[in-house]
Amino acid sequence: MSSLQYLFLIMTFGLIVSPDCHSAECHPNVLFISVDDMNDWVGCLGGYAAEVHTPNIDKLAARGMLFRNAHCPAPVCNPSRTAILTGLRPSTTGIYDNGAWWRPALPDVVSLPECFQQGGYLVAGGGKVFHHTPGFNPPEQWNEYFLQVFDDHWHRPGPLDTVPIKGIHWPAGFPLNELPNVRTTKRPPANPKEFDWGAMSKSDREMGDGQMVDWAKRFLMQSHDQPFFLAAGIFRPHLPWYAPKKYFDLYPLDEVELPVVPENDLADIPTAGQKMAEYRGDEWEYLKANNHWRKAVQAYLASISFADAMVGKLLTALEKSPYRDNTIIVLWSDHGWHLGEKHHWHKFTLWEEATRVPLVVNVPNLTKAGHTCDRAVSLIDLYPTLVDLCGLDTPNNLDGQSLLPLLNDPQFQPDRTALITHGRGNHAVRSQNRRYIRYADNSEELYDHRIDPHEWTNLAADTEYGDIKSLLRAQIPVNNAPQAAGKSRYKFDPKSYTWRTKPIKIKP
Ligand SMILES: [Ca+2]
Repeated sequence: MSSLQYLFLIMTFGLIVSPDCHSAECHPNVLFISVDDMNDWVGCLGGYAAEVHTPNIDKLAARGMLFRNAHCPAPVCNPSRTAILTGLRPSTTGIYDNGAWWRPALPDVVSLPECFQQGGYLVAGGGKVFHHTPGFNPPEQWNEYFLQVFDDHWHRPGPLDTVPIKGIHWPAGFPLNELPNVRTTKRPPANPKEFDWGAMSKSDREMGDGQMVDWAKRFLMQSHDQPFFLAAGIFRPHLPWYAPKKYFDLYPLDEVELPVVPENDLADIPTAGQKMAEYRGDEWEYLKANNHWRKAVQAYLASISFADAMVGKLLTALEKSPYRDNTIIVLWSDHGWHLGEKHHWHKFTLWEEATRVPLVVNVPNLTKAGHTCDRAVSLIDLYPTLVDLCGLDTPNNLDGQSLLPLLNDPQFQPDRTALITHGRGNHAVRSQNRRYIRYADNSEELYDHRIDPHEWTNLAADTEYGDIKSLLRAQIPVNNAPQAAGKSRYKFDPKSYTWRTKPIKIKP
């Protein structure tokens, strides 16, 4: 942050932030909570047709600033998390999917945890913060990390748990041979290991998320002589939707509401959009045909409520800790989820269901209870926001803009927009009232949320909206970085946590 920016902050918000400041007020702790694949089916966001039980997130939102129009940078785990944690858009980095490793592509980028380390913070993380498969979470970023069992068959402990990182924890005695197998479907989808759900007889603490939360609670009970950045990555409601039975019991099957899906909803959408909808859309067709749709929706709701309970345990631990009055709390989800809307199942689209996420920011002595903000904001704004709030130096040319003006006055910046990218050259721009989509082939969609909150009517061809379209189109990046390399170019060695360039095969 420049001296001028410091001056602006002090004059505008009365914050006592200076580069030489060492008090807790200048360097508050940060509890950075993420949930995975949680869309806007959260009580305080009202995205679900019936009651959804998220008392803890609702309580947190009521105590601080709830952003009601927050969007992910990308509707896929790795590109979204990489963008949030580097502060750089997919179109800047070329990280568009789950196959590209960010570290070899961006060797000089300072990640958010590294930025906190450089600022003198103790930096700890657990669970899924970066993408969770091996090679996505370089250990040097953390002073301490809790590796988590992800409650599916896919992410068993492997060579990753031999990574030599100081203070690394592995949940001892976790009943690995009792990983759930309550498979409800027989036909294998694209990823059969995670396409499953069901109520479990486990307690909260026996779940992978419960173990991570227990570790984070222990961290909060300890005495730390530095300010800390604690990232707690909750894996639910990511598939497989396994949760203790009591969370399923919150949603009796005959009371579960299904999303309303107009038969012809894709008729006014360009081919590029229809292809996004179709990607793994056969899973939804399968669910409908086999009477599983309602059960799957129930399992998603149960997983949301389980994740909410994990959030509650973290907040209670903070409340009981010595850090309750000087800790910033941020809660976010990496992207949303379709449960049939637009004839789609999963994420991987540029529509509201896949991009709108919960975002709550609670800053001691700044945010006010009950405040909400309807400006369009992006999770890419979190990096510059935390840099501002914690008096850190900005290492990168960050793509986001700080949320600080909105935390102070939610009515500020009426023209703010959020950019969402899915694959190279496909973008959505969300403003307060509209969504504009432009695919790589220049085809378009436009929705007016004031009259069409479900995005059922594409207005892109309506000449009345020409000026609005131009304004939103101007927010789309001119340059789209080439796709960054992944497994085709690099071999990842989990023991040394390094990537080696594979030799290029020259055809004879
Ligand atoms: Ca995700």
